[in-house]
Amino acid sequence: PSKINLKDYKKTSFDVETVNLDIKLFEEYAQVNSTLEMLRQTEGDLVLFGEELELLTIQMNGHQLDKEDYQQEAGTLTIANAPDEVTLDIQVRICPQTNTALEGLYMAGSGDDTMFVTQCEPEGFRKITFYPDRPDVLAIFTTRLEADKRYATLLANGNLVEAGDVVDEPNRHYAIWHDPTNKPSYLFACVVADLDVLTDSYTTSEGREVTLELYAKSADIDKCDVGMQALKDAMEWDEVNYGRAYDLDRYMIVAVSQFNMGAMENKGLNIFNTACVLSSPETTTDARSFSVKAIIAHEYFHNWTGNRITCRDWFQLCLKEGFTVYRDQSFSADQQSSAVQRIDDVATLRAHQFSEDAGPLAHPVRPESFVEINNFYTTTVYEKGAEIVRMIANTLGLDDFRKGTDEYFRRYDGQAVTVEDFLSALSITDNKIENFIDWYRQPGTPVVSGHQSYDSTAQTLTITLSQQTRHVSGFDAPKPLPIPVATALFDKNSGGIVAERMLLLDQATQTFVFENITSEPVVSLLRDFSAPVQLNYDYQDEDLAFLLKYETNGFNRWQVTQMLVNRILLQGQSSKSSPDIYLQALSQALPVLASDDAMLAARLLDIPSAQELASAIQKDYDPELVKMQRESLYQQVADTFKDQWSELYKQLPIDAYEDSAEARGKRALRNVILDMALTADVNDAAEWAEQQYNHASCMTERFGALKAMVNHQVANADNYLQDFYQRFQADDLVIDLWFSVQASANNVSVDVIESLLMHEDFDWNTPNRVRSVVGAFSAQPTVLWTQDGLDMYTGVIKKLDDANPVLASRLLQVLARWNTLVEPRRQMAHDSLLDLQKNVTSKHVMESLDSVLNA
Ligand code: HT7
Ligand code: ZN
Repeated sequence: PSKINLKDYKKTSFDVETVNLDIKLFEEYAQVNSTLEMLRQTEGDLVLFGEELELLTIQMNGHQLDKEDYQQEAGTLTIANAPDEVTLDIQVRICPQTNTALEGLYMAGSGDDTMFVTQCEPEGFRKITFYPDRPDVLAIFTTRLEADKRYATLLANGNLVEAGDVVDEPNRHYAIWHDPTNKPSYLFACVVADLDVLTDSYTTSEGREVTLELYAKSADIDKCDVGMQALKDAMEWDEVNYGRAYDLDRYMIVAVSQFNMGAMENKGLNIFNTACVLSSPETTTDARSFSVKAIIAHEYFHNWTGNRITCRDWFQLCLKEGFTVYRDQSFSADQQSSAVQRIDDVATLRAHQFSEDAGPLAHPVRPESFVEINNFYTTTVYEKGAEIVRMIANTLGLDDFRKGTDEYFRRYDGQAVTVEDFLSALSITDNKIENFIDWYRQPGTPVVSGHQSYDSTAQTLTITLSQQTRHVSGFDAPKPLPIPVATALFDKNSGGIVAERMLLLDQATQTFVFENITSEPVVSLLRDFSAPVQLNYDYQDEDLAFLLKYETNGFNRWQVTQMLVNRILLQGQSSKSSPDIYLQALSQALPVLASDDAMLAARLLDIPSAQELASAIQKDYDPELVKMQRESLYQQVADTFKDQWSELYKQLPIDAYEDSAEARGKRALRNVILDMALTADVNDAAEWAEQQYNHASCMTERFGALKAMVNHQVANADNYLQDFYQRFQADDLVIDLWFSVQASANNVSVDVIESLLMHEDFDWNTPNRVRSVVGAFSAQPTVLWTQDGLDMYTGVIKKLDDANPVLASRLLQVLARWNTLVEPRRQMAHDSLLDLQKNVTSKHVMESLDSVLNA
């Protein structure tokens, strides 16, 4: 398969003005008739994309085209010498019933419980009909859907124009939808199903009364209230914070159980993975419920950042995703402690994006070439993309950032644009912002190193910072980037802040001088994680312990504990820090925090994940050793506070369920303490777990107890696993939890995974279920990187390669860091990957595998 390059971008020869789609669904296939009104905009052939379509007929301006009138090859249909104004009538047949890739139009569910849904981003529309399926072709869509009446719900983008019975076919009905907004084909959607609906309304700041509809299976309709409330909160938030109001009279969300990713922002008709929209206290953990709200907000925010202003080409994916993730993170930070939000976002970035940037899949936030764009829905594009927008927002300050975004919406509404356009709008108050373009072009995580020197005579503190980014092969030598380093100086005696500044490091090495500093301070750098970099400052452990005590902002305190932990755990470092200072600092911080901000206290007890620790290791990574070191430090923490767990646990009794930040914090901390108590072998801790399970007021408590019992292999764990299964057998999302708790158990083995894959409830066609077992297992490096683990894991990839290549390729990307492993694991992994290469055919998996093997 060939590479597509950003530098080769060319406009299409023809634009589409209007599209009329007529989709008729039958038992075994679907018939799709389309009429495209097209106008020439530049010289050249008329090119349509089409995959897995059976072409029945094609007419141009009323004349039937014969095979010699067009050329069909490798996913394209080309008409040479077309006139400047063209009406194309195309009839194709497709088979949604056998579409396991979940792209285009597919049937979800099984037996009597089926529905038809679409997923068109990035290139699924070409599996529905022939079309210039690119994001820079914007058109007005009218869609007629026709199906058997047992599919009572017929939905498409826009407004419902007409609905009724099909003449002479008493069992069939139809609906016609018209979307008045110009949109690219990737935002097309339709749903043909039998669903219940939760209805509400929202009046926009412009006075538009919007009908809000959330569609789900009847058994799930009582789990839609959280999502509906989140939608209304997001609509209001976007008006207040960005001046953006919704623009149609109807906003629909549909919950689908078989879905490749989280959710999709189709214009006016979002389609959601059930896991990302359904929520109830009895069945959904707090963490999941919180992410439901964030994802609802994310997809809603796309209406402006993605839909009204879209991407010129798929290289610009970060234009919509980076900005929208930044917007959803800001929304979530307003719904809970902003420190905890930042902690969670940074922890995700460090565990996943830093590791991507450090390995063979490293790519710029705006890639320059790809074979399969589905492989670039990555944490680099999304999360690092969001960090760039955050750096710009912080550099500009709230007011100027808002002026910049207002300008962006004013200038580019209704257009398909580039990252350069985005930066140019944001630069209206400060043209230095355009320098951030290098962040989009350069892969690799910059390392910022630094030290300080204090001159007591001059009363100056000089901080020297330098930056270095690894040279990723295939890219230009790295340049210095503009790195905002939020800095505060703390007085060693009082613990108070004596100076605070945002330093802009934009050269290889720079010095920053602070005047009138009367004694040598402790410096706090990169506060609130002001840039996505690794920090290597010349700290003494005592400085970090000091900062843990005096830092004012919760995020910074957490960052300091993470630095201390990293120093203790980092492999290969000759003079490892002793855990004493860390444990002492924790013992000072914990009691206060537990009563003030329980969620933050829970996060302070975090030890970086094995993936995050592994991402810092370039050579001879030994999963057993890292696991052992993590566990031994965890054990030390648990033992140090052994006498306090009981008291702390009792201070957090099970209350009636409440969905407030405070209540969620208490539940999170209770689960952490329960696990600590079991680790420290506190008397009765197993009983607390059983009590918590039996008297749980919600899933966070019940699942927290179950997870702790399973991980610590308490005597009754199997009985509770069985009880959990029986209680929730009918609820797929809870059964996903049941699978995942076993697949991610401390003592999991390949045999356990294999028996889960054989379980009667396991389903290869439901990505949520596959992820609940295989995805959970992939976070277990000590078992994954064994011969049996690799055989099993690569076997899964082989199996999915043809059926669902998007999912297969994402699972494969977990193996990217094989080259850092210690022998013999490294060789074993290399052999497994070479063997896999002989057995896969999808361009998705082949492209990922090529990169992974070129490590
Ligand atoms: N824009 C969407 C990304 C996406 C996707 C979603 C569901 C299924 C397949 C998909 N391919 C790409 C989701 C988002 O980022 O908002
Ligand atoms: Zn998105």
